[in-house]
Amino acid sequence: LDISWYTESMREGLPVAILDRHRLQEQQGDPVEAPAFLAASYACQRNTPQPGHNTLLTAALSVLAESAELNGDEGRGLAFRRSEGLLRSLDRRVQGLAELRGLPCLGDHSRRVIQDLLENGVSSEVEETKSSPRYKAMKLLTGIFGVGVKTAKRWFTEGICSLAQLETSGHSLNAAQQAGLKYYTDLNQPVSREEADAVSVMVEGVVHSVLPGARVTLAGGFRRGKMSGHDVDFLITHPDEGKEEGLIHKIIACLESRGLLLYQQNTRNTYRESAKGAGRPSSSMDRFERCFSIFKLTNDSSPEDTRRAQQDPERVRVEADQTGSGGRPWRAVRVDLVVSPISQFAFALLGWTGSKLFERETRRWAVRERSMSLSSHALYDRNQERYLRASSEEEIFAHLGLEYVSPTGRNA
Ligand code: DCT
Ligand code: MG
Repeated sequence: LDISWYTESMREGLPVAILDRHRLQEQQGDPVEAPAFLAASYACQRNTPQPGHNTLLTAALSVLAESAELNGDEGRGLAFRRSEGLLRSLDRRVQGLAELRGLPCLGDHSRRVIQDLLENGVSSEVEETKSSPRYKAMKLLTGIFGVGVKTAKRWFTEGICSLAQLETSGHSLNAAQQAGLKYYTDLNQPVSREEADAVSVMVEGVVHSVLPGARVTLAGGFRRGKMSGHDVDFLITHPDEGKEEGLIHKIIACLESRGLLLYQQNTRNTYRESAKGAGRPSSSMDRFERCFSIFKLTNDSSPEDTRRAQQDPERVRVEADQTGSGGRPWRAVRVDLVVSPISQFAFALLGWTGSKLFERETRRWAVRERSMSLSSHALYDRNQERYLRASSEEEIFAHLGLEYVSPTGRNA
């Protein structure tokens, strides 16, 4: 097993089992049998393209991860997500279970499921999960914008399994949930790349009209090269620090005046750098000026049409008001707008590009391997007791001692 070509950071993350076996065999003068695959332990050390070469396996593990998450069992969910991420990173199709010997992230449970899939083409556990009333109801209820696992669980316990039952249950829904129910079908239809591009043109037009010189960057799954997503994520900044303050309100006012918003909920920036270092990483996502919204996207809005409409907002407003059901000329799309000061932009971009697992693994690597804490705002070195600045994602990877992974390789 020649691991000399493995970069420093990847060798560091190689599972101990592989390295030990390698050293032992070398000492004993044994011929070393080459493993079918090599993979580093942390997802942030690997290149993970979309969709990968093992979609039968990754789709199945994703169902089990989702089912665990919907049960509120985060640990189990994470274990399946790690297995899924590892398999997506492999550079060819897995033929048999033996090829996976020594690889990290694959627990006994995942291996049993993989074996089932490789031998029978299906996994009975995955099929049972998919058809279980609980999984189906929880998926349906959490598919309502504004409904999390806890709320869905409570409703399910009360016997609510369908949207009709929810509507007649007498539960009072908050504004987000009401919008979620109203636009349920639209919001559960994946957003295409073309629709994301059309939304980009809308957002850029509005942002530039309220703050010339501001920069709009498409983040989330679309930046990772995905062809569809559940929403469209944007990161907005301005090269002059401070100019971005309060920007979210101006953007919202402009979108509303053009009749482009069906729903919005915004939060202000509450991030303050503390002398003790970056805040709890998992809570860092929601401290920027941010707007969770639902856009009204006209049906035939190709990016080109949208660009033309930008120059004639009145036309869009009139068209958007024709809300005839069924053949209505628009559809609802979830859009997240996040505003970052330029000094935090690289961290925000890394955080908002995802995937969720990739982010989680980068933070885990930072703490465990480098004694640093990473958030979407900053990177803090606990040994040096100081913040490490960065103006690009490349610099952040370098601070962390990680080889740079491009956005399209972050689909763990
Ligand atoms: N994110 C994160 N942790 C969270 C939520 C989000 O790190 N709890 C980051 C990772 C991805 C990015 O924010 C955008 O989030 P989503 O839109 O939920 O993810 P996505 O990868 O864009 O997925 P989709 O294509 O379905 O929108
Ligand atoms: Mg997204």
